[in-house]
Amino acid sequence: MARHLITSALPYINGIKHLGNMVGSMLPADVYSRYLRQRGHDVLYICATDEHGTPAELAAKEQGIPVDTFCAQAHDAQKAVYDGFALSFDYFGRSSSPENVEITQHFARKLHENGFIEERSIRQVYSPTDGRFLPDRYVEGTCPHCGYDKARGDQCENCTRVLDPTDLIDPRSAISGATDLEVRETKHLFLLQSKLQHEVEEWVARHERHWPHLASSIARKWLTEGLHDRAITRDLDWGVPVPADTWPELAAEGKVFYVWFDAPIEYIGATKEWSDQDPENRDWKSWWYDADDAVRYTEFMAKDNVPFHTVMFPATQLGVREPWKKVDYVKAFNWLTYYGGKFSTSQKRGVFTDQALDILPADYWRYFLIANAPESDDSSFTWEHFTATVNKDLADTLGNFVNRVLSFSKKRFGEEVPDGGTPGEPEAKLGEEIARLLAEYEEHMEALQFRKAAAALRALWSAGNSYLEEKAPWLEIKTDKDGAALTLRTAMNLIHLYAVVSEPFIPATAARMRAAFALPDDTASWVTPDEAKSLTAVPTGTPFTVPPVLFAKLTDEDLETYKERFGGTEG
Ligand code: B3M
Ligand code: ZN
Repeated sequence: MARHLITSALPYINGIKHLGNMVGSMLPADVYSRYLRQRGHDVLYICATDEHGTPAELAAKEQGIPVDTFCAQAHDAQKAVYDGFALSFDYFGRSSSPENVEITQHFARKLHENGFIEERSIRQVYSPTDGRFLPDRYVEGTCPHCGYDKARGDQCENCTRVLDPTDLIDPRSAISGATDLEVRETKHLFLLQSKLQHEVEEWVARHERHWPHLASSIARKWLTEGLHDRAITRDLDWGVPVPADTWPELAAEGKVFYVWFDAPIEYIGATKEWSDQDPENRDWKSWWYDADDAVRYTEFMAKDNVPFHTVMFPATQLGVREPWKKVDYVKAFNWLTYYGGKFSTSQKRGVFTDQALDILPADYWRYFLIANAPESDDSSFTWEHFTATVNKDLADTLGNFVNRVLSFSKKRFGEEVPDGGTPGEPEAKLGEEIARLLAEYEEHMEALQFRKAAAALRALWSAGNSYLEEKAPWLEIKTDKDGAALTLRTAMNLIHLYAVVSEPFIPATAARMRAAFALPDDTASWVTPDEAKSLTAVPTGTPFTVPPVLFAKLTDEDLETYKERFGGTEG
C-alpha cells in the first residue's frame, strides 16, 4: 500500500467548464484515484476552484454583485456539476480560503528571506475613471503596425504582433471605454526566477525521464528559453494580500499576489482546508512536508498548464528552501476539439459539462471521454462518434450482455444463481482470456495510459459476449439444462467482475451491476487476474435481481437533436 497524492488543475472560477476541460484534468484524475483506492492504496485527491484574478472581478462586475459573492456562487455551481460527474474528490476547495492566504504569504516571506523576491518600479497604465491600474489586455486601441482598431495591449489579434499598452494609438479602457488613461509608476514584487534557473534545470533533469513526453518536452522548451524574473503582484482588490509584516508599503497600497502565484499553492491550501475540517484525523502536512519518499504525487492537466507546473511552481517551491513535496508524475493532455475546431468558453462553442448532464447520465460521458482522451494527440469530439460509441460499447457490449444473461436466467432458473456443475474447457479458456486482459488493463492503468486501459476494459466486456455466443445458452437449454446453467452462472460471474473493474470508468453503472447480486459481504475491492480466472466470486444460490436497462440506445433522431442543438460542423 502506498500513499498517493493526486491533484487536477484548478478550474478557473468564471463559468462552467466544457468537456475538453473535463477530459484534460479532473476526469482522468478521478478514474486514476478510484482505481488506486480500489487497489487498496491510501489516496488523497484534491482539487479546488481557482478564484483570483481579473476575469473573476469583471464577471462579478457584469453581474453587479461583490466578487466574493460571485465566487461563492460560482464555486457551488461548479461543485454541483462535478458531483453530477461523480468526481470523487477527497476535497474540493477554494483558492480564496484563509488557508491558502496563510500558506501563500508564508511562501512569499520565505522567498524574500532567501533573496528571491525584489521590489521593482514599473510603469503601468492607470485609468482614473475605473479607479484602477489596467492589466495589459484590458487596454485597447489601434495597432501601430496594421491599423486594426481593436488591438489589445498585450497583442494585436489581427497581425499577431506582441505589443506594449503604450504602443497603442488612441488607447482606451476595455472595461469602461474611458480614454483618459495615464501611465503611472508603481512598485511590484518580482520573483527572481532567473536565479533559480539552474536548480530547476537540475530538478527537471532528475525527474523528466519518468514523465510522459508531452510534459518533459514542454518543460525543456521553457527552460531553453530561460526563466525570467516575473512580477508576482497586481493592483487588484481581489487576491491574496501582500503580507504587511514584510512589505508594509505595498500592503498599504492594497497589492495582491498574481493569480498564478497563489493558484498552485492552493493544492497545499486545499489539503489544509480538508485537514482543518477534521484536525483530529487528518494531517495535511504529512502529505506535503518532508514527504518525499512517503508520498507519490501525480498531477493532471492540459498542456497549456504544463509550464506552470513543471517549471514555475517548482521554482517557487525550490526557492522557499523548505522540504515541500514536488510533483513526481505530470500527466499532461492535448486538446479535445469539437469537430476539429476549438471548444470555446467565450464563444460558447461545444458542449458544456452542465449541458452534458442534462442530456445523459455521467457514465455515458465518462466512458466516452476517457476512451477517446487526447493523450498522444488532439482528439475530436463529434456527435456521430459519441452516439456510435455509446451504442456499440455501452448499450450493446456491456448493457445488453448484463440484461440478457440476468433476464434469461431468471426466466428459466428463477431468481438465484443456478448451479450447473463443474466448469469445463470453454470456462477454462474464458478464465485464461479474462486473466490476460485484466493484467493488461492493470498494466495500462498503472502506466496512466487511459485510452489503452479503456480498450482493455472493452475487450473484457467483449470476451463475455464471445463466450455467450459460443455457448448459446438459449439453445443449449433445449438439450443440456445443466450446461446452460453453468454458462449462465459463469456469465453472472463475469457481470460481477465487470462491476468491480469498470468502477473507475462508470461508477454508477458498476454499483448497479454489483447490487444485482445479494452477496452477504460484497466489499471486494479488487480482483486480481489470478482470482478472476476461476470466475466463482458469485456462488450458486446467490439471489439476484435484473436491473433496468443500463444504457439506453441512442437513435438517429437523438443524433439529429444533439447536432441541431449544439451545431455539429467543422469549426
Ligand atoms: N486555473 C488555468 C486554467 O483554468 C488555471 C489552472 C490553475 S492550476 C494551479 O486552465
Ligand atoms: Zn496589428
